[in-house]
Amino acid sequence: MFKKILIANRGEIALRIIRTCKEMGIKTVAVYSTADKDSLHVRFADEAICIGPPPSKESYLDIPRIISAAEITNADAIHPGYGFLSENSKFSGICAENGIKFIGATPDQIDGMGNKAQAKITMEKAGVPCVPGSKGLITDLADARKTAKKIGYPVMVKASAGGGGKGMRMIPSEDQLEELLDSAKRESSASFGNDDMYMEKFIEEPRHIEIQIIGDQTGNACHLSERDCSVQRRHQKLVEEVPSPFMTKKLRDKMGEAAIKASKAVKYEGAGTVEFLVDKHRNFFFMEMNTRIQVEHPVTEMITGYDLIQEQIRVAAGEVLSFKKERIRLRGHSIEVRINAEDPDDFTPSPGEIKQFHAAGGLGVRFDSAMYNGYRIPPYYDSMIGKLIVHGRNREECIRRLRRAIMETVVDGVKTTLPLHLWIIDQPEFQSGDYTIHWLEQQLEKKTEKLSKDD
Ligand code: MV4
Repeated sequence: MFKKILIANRGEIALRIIRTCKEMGIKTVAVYSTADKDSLHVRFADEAICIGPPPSKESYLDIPRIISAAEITNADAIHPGYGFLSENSKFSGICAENGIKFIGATPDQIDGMGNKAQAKITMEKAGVPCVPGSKGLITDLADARKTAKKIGYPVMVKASAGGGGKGMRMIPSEDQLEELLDSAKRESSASFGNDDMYMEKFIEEPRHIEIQIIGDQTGNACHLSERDCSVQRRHQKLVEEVPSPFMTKKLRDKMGEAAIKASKAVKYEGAGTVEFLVDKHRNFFFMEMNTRIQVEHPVTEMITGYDLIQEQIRVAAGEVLSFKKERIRLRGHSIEVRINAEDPDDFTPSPGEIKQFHAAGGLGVRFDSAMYNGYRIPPYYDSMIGKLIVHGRNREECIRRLRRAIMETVVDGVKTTLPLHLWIIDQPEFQSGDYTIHWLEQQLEKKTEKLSKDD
């Protein structure tokens, strides 16, 4: 087992990883930018190294500085958390070259999944259901026309280098094909320096349901059920839950099996997530595979009882999975809401000093955060300052508990998304579980219309 792990991240996830390391008897090294010198991850790690000024490029994304920090402190592994360098194939490779275990995917796996057109071909070959569309890349406008006609409008063009919705366009009919394809290509070039495109049938009103998987070096792989992440705005998830209100035992078995096929196809070791679109007939289609621990992993921990960070570390150290597929029991229901330091009306960032902070507690309540009274949220990074995760015996109890826990949480001095979460969970469509990936944005539009009418 590793003796010392460097955590190449900040905020709640850095703290989350430190907590598990402590329980495992592994020493920890925090790295931090000067903006984070008073952070809890710095306070709670055994050692802490300043790696540069506030901008991420000169600190949390600076590979040489992080490798140096690992060498100076004699760390034998690096946990990258999510975001930053967690899916950077160059970093994964450099860690390996320097004899430091990267707790995450290999460079080949990261590149293989990062190229979305390539990933889709890999998954199709492995027998994972994919959205009907072009075979690989679109070669030119004539090819795009022909493919779209064959699969039928509306279609979607997607940047092969993309993800998170960048360089993606829905094309309702042939007369808009050329214009929308061009704008998708321009956006992709600007964002990724590459304008390779592929095409798919547009799936109407789907849900975003992802499967958590974990594999070890001996080839064992199993899934840990789903997370429904359909409640999102501009590709930012706000609420995640398990079980999905749309799930059936049969669908879970089928999606779980497909996710295991996906992970075995790339010999995946460690924790990963296979994202699917699920249509109203419960057809499901591969979207993307994430080769990292995700923000929403705690809901899976709450219903399975497993510590996913511990499993990641164990598997990276060459140990076999601590559980067998047959032994996994799913208990009750869990929901997570992301607390962002943002204006809940227009989602503009709201950094600054937290004058008063009180975390919700009690039975079935978990608060993952690096906040404290007097903490100053720096303006340089992501606006997520905490996650409120609740567990209940069933969905109704879970929602009631979540409502209580939101009311109990105090974050004064900055604006947060907490009032929005209260509003979301009180909506009839949320309460009945009847929502798709477009639901929240539609509701927010209606809310703004109503407000301007009232003026
Ligand atoms: C789609 C789709 C509909 N049909 N593909 C958005 C991000 C990228 N990962 C894939 N995305 C989508 N792909 C087909 N063929 C709709 C989306 C989509 C979406 C997916 C998941 C969660 C939120 C979303 C919001 C808008 C569009």
